Amino acid sequence: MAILVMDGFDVYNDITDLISSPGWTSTNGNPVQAQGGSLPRTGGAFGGAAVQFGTSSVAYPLQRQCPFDYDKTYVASFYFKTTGFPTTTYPLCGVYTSSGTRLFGLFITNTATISVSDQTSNFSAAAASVLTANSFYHIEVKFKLGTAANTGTLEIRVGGTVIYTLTGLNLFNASPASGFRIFNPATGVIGCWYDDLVILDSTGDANNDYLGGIRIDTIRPNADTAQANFALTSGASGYALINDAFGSADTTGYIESYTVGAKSEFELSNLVGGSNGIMAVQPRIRATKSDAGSRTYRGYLKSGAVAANGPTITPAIGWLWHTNGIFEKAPDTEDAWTDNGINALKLGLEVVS
Ligand SMILES: [Ca+2]
Ligand SMILES: [Ca+2]
Ligand SMILES: [Ca+2]
Repeated sequence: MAILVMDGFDVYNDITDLISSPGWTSTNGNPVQAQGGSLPRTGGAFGGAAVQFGTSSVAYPLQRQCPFDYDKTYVASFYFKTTGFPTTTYPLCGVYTSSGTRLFGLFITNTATISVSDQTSNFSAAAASVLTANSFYHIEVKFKLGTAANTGTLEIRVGGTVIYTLTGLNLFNASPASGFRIFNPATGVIGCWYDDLVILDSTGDANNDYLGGIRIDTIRPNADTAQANFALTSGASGYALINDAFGSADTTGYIESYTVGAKSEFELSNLVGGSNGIMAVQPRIRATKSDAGSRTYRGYLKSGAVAANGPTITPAIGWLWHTNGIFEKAPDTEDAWTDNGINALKLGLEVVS
């Protein structure tokens, strides 16, 4: 496993839905308090949905939980667009501990560049104006926190160009490093957008270093298969009950099962226009528990006759989007995904317990 987190933000209904989803939080733990954020269905880096912060002052940034080991190297990357620049330097993103201490942060300056802070020092911009308003930029942050003070390293790329290489940084802390935050750029800015967040570590034989610009596309169920154990709330087509338009949860038309071992598999829509390489596939399943008692399920991907299971999930009461595993290799070939492999892929659901 090298890719730890990937999120194109297509699936969520709104910021509350995002923050309620396992893996995301607002920094005060209260979804309602993440003021000023929205999830427009269009306007993302490649036209889909994205996180947008507006003009409201947002006191609570969004945090993607991701435990970071102090002795490992990571790359966090995302697309970012701002419609202007703040009157004073303001946070863009950063890595935080479980107690809310910022280990490092990137900041947007009033001169359209990026500055950096570790726990003790500020590093002013190495390169003049690397950002222009109203254009998406791919920002990559490669970091190793280090297991002692002043041993951390950080390299930052914008659009593939290195703008910072910093060593001897004070990124070590006694508390666990727990997550990656994105911020609203505050007053003086009309709005900003974040899309296609990817976090990876340096392990594994692929996806273990800079990937460059990444586009996270969503494909949807478009046909049933003969494997269809889940019950349908209506009609004869399971896929038609679960390919709802993105937005609020459809609480009346869905598939369900209470039978351990029950499985349903669905064909998925093909890639539109093909790809230049596929780094990973991540099933996303919106599920709820509808009765008392314990229940778990998992998603799986099926290539040919070979299935690869995602983690076992314990759904909560309430329709939430789960992340059902990240698959970097096709289950049948154990090689990198191909377009043909994606187009023939099936998504499965299984009641585990
Ligand atoms: Ca998107
Ligand atoms: Ca539905
Ligand atoms: Ca297909």
